[in-house]
Amino acid sequence: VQAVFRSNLSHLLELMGSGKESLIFMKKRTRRFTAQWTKAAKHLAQKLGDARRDQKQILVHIGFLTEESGDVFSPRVLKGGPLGEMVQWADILAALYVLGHSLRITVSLKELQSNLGVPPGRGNCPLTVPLPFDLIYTDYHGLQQMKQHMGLSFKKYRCRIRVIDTFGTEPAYNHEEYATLHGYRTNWGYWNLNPKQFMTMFPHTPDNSFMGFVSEELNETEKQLIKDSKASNMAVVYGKEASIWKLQGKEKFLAILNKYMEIHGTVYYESQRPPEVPAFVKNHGLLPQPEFQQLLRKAKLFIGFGFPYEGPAPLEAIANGCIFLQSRFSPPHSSLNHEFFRGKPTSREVFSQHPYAENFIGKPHVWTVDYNNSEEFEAAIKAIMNTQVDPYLPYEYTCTGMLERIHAYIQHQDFCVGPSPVPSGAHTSQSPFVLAPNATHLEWAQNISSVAGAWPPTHSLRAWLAAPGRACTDACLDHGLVCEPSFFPYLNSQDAFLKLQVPCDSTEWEMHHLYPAFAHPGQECYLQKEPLLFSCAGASTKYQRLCPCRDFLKGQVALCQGCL
Ligand code: U2F
Repeated sequence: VQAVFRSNLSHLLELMGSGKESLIFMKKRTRRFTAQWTKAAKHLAQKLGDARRDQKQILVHIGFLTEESGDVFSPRVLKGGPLGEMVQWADILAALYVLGHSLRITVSLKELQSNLGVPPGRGNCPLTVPLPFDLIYTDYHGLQQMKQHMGLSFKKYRCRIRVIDTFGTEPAYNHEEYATLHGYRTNWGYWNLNPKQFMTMFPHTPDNSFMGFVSEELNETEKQLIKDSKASNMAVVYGKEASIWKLQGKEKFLAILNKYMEIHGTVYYESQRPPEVPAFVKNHGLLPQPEFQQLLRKAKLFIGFGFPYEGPAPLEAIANGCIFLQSRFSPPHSSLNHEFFRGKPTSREVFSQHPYAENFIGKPHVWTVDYNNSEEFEAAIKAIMNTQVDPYLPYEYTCTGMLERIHAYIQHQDFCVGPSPVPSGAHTSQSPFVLAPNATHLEWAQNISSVAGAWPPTHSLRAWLAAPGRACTDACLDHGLVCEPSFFPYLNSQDAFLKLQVPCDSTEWEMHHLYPAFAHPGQECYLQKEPLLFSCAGASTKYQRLCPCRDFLKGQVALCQGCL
């Protein structure tokens, strides 16, 4: 069956069910974005022409909303608990639906079991039951439930699962044996999935797929209207929970901010004003999402105190013409030194409250400063008050951008076929590489037809030998490119080292998340023995890593040029 774009979302709203606060929040959001989704569907339909798209049977099992996993969020929806995840799930459902796929949505274990065709209590059934879905979107909680209740089918069909994973899972933490041996411990388990099956809220690491969410798009008239009605002295503080106001040292920078601006908050409270919030702050309490957007439209500044990390609100603020001011973290926060990240399956270092805002958007929309340095902080406030900005939303966070990305994933990502075969050219003397003059840069110049069907297409591969201590994520960015883990197999050969003129004294195959790499003392070249461990993330001063990079579309880092 061909997938046909949909523009009427009322059937989706029915599919989403009712009752829970979280579902009510999500449905309101979906309703509000209907016009934007419809427009996006038209755009993408035009762009794709009459390219054939198969309709997929998709199960969406939102594990964290099930009572069996404690449904930790529903009771907190009205209290300022993380709405970020609900924003994302609402948008994923809308995107899949608008793309024309057939959807089932489950938010309880019972519904999950009946949809999987597994009778209750038959979780350990030795037989594999045919799975009626091409794709399953779930989260870590849902993954655990499926493992418990699918019996042997879980192993057989896990390649069809996609895990929505806010902060990401690095390959070293995903591989059970390796993680256990080398102390990559996590609270979330080791699943031996293809790391691209984990889908993140921001493009944290190219080892995972970037899923994202959407934010409101404004037309030119609305943009102008917002610019004209901005109060240049109005600031809104990021965060809905009172605890963020307990941050140490905030008195100093709050006093400075208060000298120049009227400070507004959206901190949840029950009957009286939260004692953590100083009297000079105008607190609105937790607002319904549309009212929060209205507040952002009037404000000049959206200011972060260091928490929450990497949520949707700063993008909404910037989309509504605010400047986002946030603190730099020095040293950076990570699972090694900060409670919030502890036990999460990543060692990524977070250099500010919202690294995406800092690195992908930046000035004039985003200012990242040292809050302990009063002069720097005060200078930023003054400069911001005098800076004019247009509302801005990165393309990848528009409905069209998200639709395009999910479409590409559904068409091209297939983790059930095993790693793509390495073209024979990589091992022969037929020279699949072209050497750049400085001999540190390899260009893939082989006819793409030799790896037909590879995605992203191999012609976008550019290989670099990273400096010692440099991760492939950074090495690629240094060249205006992004690391592409699915290209690692093409570099994992003696021939690749040869072409890079790396003087290998010897070559060994080992299991290591930094390989392929060149080790200096000993001039040894190491190749990767375990394809699941190919990793863009990670560095050691001992190694110069061999890095597969690719180009990307402006504003859509998940896709290369010619990737659609
Ligand atoms: C993040 O979760 P949060 O829910 O704290 O993320 P935010 O960026 O604060 O915003 C989520 C939504 O809440 C909305 C706002 C955002 O779309 O429009 N909102 C609202 O409806 N009313 C208000 O008064 C204020 C905001 C992140 F997403 C999670 O992954 C993290 O776990 C969490 C903790 O760091 O932060």
